[in-house]
This record gives sequence, C-alpha cells and structure tokens, in this order.
Amino acid sequence: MTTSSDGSTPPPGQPSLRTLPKAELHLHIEGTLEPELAFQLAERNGVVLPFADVDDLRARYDFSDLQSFLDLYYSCMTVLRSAQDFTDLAVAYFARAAADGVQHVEMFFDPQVHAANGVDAATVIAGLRAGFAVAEERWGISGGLIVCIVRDQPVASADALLDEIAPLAHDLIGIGLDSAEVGYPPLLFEDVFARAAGLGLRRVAHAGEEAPADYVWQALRLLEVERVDHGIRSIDDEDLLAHLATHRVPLTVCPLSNLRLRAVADLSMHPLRALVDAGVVVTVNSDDPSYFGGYIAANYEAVAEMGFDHRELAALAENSITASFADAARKAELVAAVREWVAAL
Ligand code: ES4
Ligand code: ZN
Repeated sequence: MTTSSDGSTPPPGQPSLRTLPKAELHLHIEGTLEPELAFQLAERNGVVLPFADVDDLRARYDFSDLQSFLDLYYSCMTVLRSAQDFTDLAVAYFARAAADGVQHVEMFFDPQVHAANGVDAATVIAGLRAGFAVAEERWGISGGLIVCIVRDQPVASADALLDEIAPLAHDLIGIGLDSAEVGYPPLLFEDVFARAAGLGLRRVAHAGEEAPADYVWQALRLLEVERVDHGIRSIDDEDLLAHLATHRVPLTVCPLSNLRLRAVADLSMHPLRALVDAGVVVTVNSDDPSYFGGYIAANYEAVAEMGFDHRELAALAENSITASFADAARKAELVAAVREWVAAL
C-alpha cells in the first residue's frame, strides 16, 4: 500500500481523503480524549489518574475486546468535571475533524458516567454546546448532541436520566444506546426509548457490534431506531440485510474500532464491502478516535485499503450526509460539496 494510515498522503494524482466533505455520525466525545489533555485536565481538577504518565497511558491502548476498552475509557473520563473541560475537549476534537473534512457532527455523550463523577447532565450539555458554537463559527461545522444510555447500568438509571434531561430535550437531537453490549439487549430499553421519542428525540442504538444480528432486529422493532450504530453482525442474517437495504436504515460503521476491539481479525475480513454489496446504506465513522489509532480520515483510508476507490468513498461520504439528521437545506449543500469533489477527480 502506498497510502498512509492517517489520510495525509494520497496516492499519486488523487486528492487526500481529508478534503472529501463528510459527516461524522458515530463519535463518542469522551473517546476523543487524548492522553495529553487527560493529564492536563487531571492536574486542573486535582484528579489522580491511575497511570504514571502519557506514555504509560498510551501503552495501555492494547485492547482484547469491547469491555477491555471500556474499562480504560471510563477510568479516563474521571478527569472531566466542569463545563469548560467539555468545551475544551470538544474544540480539540472539532479542530481535528475540520482538518479531516468533517462538516457535520452528531456527537454521543454518556451522562450516567459523568453523574458518577459528580457532574450533572446540564453541565455536560452546556459545555458541549459551547464547543459546537466555536465549531460553527471557526469551521462552519453543523450538528448536535445525541445523549447515550449506558446499557450496563440499571434501567432505572436510564429512566432517571430521562427525568433529568426532559427540560433540556430541545438542546439535543436524539438518544442512543452504548457500552457493554452482550447480555444487555435492546429490549430492556423499550420503554425508555418510547419515552425519549415522546420528548421529540430521534432514536439510534449500538447493536450488532459484538452481539448477534438479533440485537439489531430488537433495536429496529422494539426501539424503532432510525440508524444502527456498528450493526456489522447484520452480515450473518440475510433477511436482516434485505430489511436494512429495503428500508434504507443506515449503519454507522467504524472500521478502526472494529479492528482495535477485535470485532474483526484484520481489515481484509471486515464485512463493509459485503454490506455495501447487499445494498445497505453504510457510513464510515471514527467511534473513539483517540483510543483506536485514527480520526475519520484514517477510517476512510482503512476503507480505501479494503479496495474502495475514490468514487466509492465519495458515495460513502454522501451516505453520511443523507443518513444525518441535518435539515434538508444543509443536506443539499453538503451533497453538492461531495459531488464537486467527485467532479474534480
Ligand atoms: C463505545 Cl466502541 C463502543 N461501543 C459501545 N459503547 C461505547 N462507548 C464508547 N465507545
Ligand atoms: Zn460507539
């Protein structure tokens, strides 16, 4: 391969995938916390991290599965305490996203974890919204927030979170479902998601990341999600593939995440090509880019390594825009930008 994994060195005669306009639809803001910022915030807030230094922390980025990652991710989240911390985190992410051609971001966050650290949802939301204001002004980035239910905490905790955010629902785009998947099926959250819909929230859920295709069916039928996060195990169920394709339910796929969490053995085994061939609306995203070895352009590069050419990658970027919750005018503007990029190839 002549391409670099950070998206910075295009093949001869081809533009960098960083210049391809795109939307990021599967991004945990807490998963953008770089070790350097983690130690700065720890110092600012008087939090003692259980790692010697930045190098020691980075050396632990060797995961065997989703749970091994989540343990480290939740441990690092203890440094986030004030609205300013969340703004600083978000602005650092947006600077990288802007450099990667991201024009629209739908951002996940985990208030139940922050609550355990003594931070209420209103503080997190205010801090992240201030970050979006900077992103809009500095880089013309649009988007919004998707509040995630941490599925390995009790359902009563998710209910309490909905009570807390109900007055703030107008500041959110949607609700999602994340964290440890196996053993915590979507069906547990049917009532929570129905309530969220009543608050005007759009619905998405992580499903079929490590757990089987049945979890994807549950997310569709019981939670009535409009997009499925990951969803790669759908590849094991032909009827599900046909359903996703027919109803144009997008998947937010995260190739480097799947590789680092060993959901796939290597990129050549990744089901992304087969999903596209089955007619599924696939998008490419970065998930927790600080932990998984690359931001979104590096994920597009990984897909290029799977054999997708620039026109096919642009089609995936166009999917990211049509699959977003942006309004029709913004979608039209961004689709036009993708088509201009293709026309210049
Ligand atoms: C996550 Cl990769 C992944 N899967 C499930 N939940 C998550 N929360 C943050 N990253
Ligand atoms: Zn995720």
